[in-house]
Amino acid sequence: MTERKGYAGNGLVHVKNPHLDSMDEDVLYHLNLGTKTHNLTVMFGDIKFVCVGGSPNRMKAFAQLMHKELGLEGDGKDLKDICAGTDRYSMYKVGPVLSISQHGMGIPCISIMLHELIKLLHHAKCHDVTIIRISTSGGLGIDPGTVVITDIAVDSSLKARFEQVILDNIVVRSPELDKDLVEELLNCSKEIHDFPTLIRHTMRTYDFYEGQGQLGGALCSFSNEKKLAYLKRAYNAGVRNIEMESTVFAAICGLCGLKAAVVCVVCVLNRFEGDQMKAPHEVLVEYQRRPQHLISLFIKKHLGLYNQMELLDNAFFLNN
Ligand code: R2B
Ligand code: URA
Repeated sequence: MTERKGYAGNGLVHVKNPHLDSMDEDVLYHLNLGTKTHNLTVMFGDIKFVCVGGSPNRMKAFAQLMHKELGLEGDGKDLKDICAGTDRYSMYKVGPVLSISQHGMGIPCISIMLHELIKLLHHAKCHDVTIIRISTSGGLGIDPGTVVITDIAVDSSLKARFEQVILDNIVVRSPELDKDLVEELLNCSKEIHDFPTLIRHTMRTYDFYEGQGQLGGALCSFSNEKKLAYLKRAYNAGVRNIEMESTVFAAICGLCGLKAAVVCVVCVLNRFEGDQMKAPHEVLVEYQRRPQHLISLFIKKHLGLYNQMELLDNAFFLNN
């Protein structure tokens, strides 16, 4: 069975669950929020951009960057973690921007968060929401520091699909991302001259070591030749980076009517040249800021807060 996405055309966030209407309260357990305990419309009704990323620290840093870039009052250092009542996820709201961590690595972590985040946006009556996942990734035939905007997310068999186990069935979902958004992000990247940005396929795996052809895990049953042959097949299929969440992110967001994109920086070396991450910490930190910087530019343009003079600031931001 294949599920297809369906935009209703009114810009609203769709939940496709007939049981929700009959619930007395919807408890968003992992976010420590609920429809009775919180006025979600007041708290979140103006959200237009959601940025999802791996680590709580990175998502706080993104929120602080947005605070500064949107010219909000104060230094943004004391931004409140809306999910502070739980140590599962961290969430920061800065004007119309929500920055949320996916808690851990891999499909289950991001999938739980997405279910609750999407219900939150639905209860809050948000509309025309754009959601972007930012992440690190391994590169295939491209240099570290390159930013990849995903056009198609594929699984480990190089197929554009996400297999969701529902009860004892496997349901195939389409991991489609928003084509216009992908192009728009690439156009934004052209105004930032300090790092290369490409649109290419992204491969999503179930784990970091055996699933990504890493020779350095606690278990490894394949040779270097087999690893390289697999990575070459992926490269020939158009894959340029590897991470662990893109297919489920694209599938769930697409089904719920959100405009979605995945923007990853290549952090490890080119995987054809090895597996180990050897770049100095400061270099990795700077790489991790690149997707944030691109998204911040995209958001500012949408809000009419960007002008050509800021090109100079961009260069300054990246060089400091
Ligand atoms: C990128 O980085 C993590 C693994 O190191 C994983 O969450 C991903 O997709
Ligand atoms: N994240 C991954 O999943 N793989 C890498 O190689 C780097 C980051």
